[in-house]
Parts: sequence; structure tokens; C-alpha cells
Amino acid sequence: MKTTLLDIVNIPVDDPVIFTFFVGYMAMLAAAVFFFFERGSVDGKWKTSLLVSGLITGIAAVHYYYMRDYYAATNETPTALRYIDWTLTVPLMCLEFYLLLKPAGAKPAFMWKLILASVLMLVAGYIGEAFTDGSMAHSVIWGVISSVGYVYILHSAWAGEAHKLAASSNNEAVQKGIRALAWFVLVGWAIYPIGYMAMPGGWLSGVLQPKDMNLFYNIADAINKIGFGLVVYGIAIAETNKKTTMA
Ligand SMILES: *C/C=C(C)/C=C/C=C(C)/C=C/C1=C(C)CCCC1(C)C
Repeated sequence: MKTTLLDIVNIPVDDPVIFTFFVGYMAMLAAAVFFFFERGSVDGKWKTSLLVSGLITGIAAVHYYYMRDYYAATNETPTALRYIDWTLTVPLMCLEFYLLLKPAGAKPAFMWKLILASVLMLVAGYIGEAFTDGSMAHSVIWGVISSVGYVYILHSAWAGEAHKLAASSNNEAVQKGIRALAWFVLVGWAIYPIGYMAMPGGWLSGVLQPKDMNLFYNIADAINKIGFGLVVYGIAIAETNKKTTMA
């Protein structure tokens, strides 16, 4: 049967997944506009951080536009679109780490290690989802390999290189920023593996339906992409005001 426009705009009230796709799209778009405009009201070095926050939410908005309609029309999980989005936005989040830590002496090599870990995490996750044979072995093996990349980033933020760089700086704004990021990686990013386990053969496949994966991914994306941007924005505004009152 051919998909008509009506199929796409017809939103079943009993499907929370479709609601999170629509709300997610609008929220990402609004956040991108907000970060781009507010870039003008923060001090010098924070402008790049806000630009990157705007890019992360802007890139996500475009992908949500397509994922939303794909899901509405087919009721299928938009795996390829999801991972294309993450391949662009997660390295940009690693760049946010680096930008925050640059005043504390972070070198580009620090950023590349985080990006490498995120690529491992995403490639393994994609193989786990896109090439599934429905078995638990496939889901678990690739989920575990993916988690190695995740744990590296988590460790860096809480005890490793990112944490040490922040601790050794006497910059309160940097320390606050890294602490906030570390919490996002610990709590916000941990929502994704839960969604992953809803896949056929996944550890939670008995409790969750495959389409529920989208619910977890959509909620986690909103928390991590918009929430982290807002935290950075809050610190940037506070630092900008501090400087103005001192001058
Ligand atoms: C904006 C998008 C973000 C912050 C995406 C983050 C994605 C993850 C932290 C995904 C992690 C996964 C695992 C740790 C294991 C299972 C497979 C993944 C890819 C869902």
C-alpha cells in the first residue's frame, strides 16, 4: 500500500513513541535557534561552545524531521538515520569537552582519544542493531564492545584525563562544566543502552517492545543534547556577568 500524507500526519494517541519524535524535533529546533541567538550575549571564548551546542541541536533537528516521518509512515525504527545523527553529534560533544578544558591545558590529542572512543561505541552499536540476526549473542557481543568506548569516556570524565585536567586548573567555571558533563555521561548517556536492550534478542526484549527503543533514544537525546547545551550556556552567562561586574 502506498503511504499517503494522511498516514504521516495521522498520529495515533496510543503510541508514545510518535509523540516523542514530534516533541523531540520541535525541541531540538527551538534549542538550536536559542543557542545561535544567545551566542551574541556571551563572552569571547564561550561563543564557540554555544556555536557547537547550536550545531549539535541543529543537526539533530534535521535528523528528527526525517526520523519522525519515517517512523510515522512505517512504524519501523530509523536505525540508519539515528546513527548518522550520532556519528555527527557525539564527536561534537567530545569537542565540547575539549573546548571547556582548553584553558586548563587540554591538547588536541585529548579530544581525538575521546572521538576515537565514541566512534568505537557507535560503530559497534550500529553493527549490533543493523546486522542483528535476532539472537541474544549478537546483541550482547556488540553491546559489550560498544560499552568499552562508553566506559572510556565515562572514566575520562570522572577520574581520567578530563577529570585530572579540570582538577589541576584553578578555574571554577571549567571544574563546574566538567562536573556537569560527567553527570550527563553517567546518567544521560546510560539511557541509551537501556533502549538498545529493547531490540530483538536484547536483554530487555521480554519486557520492552522493539519500537520502545525509540522512546529511550528520543528522551535521552533531548536530555543530553539540549540539557548539556543549557548547562554550558548557564556557566557562560555567569562567567560573562562576572567579568562585566569586575570591569
Ligand atoms: C546525541 C547523542 C548521544 C549523546 C548519543 C549517545 C549514545 C550512546 C552513549 C550509546 C551507547 C551504546 C552503548 C553504551 C551500548 C549499546 C549500544 C549503544 C550505541 C546504544
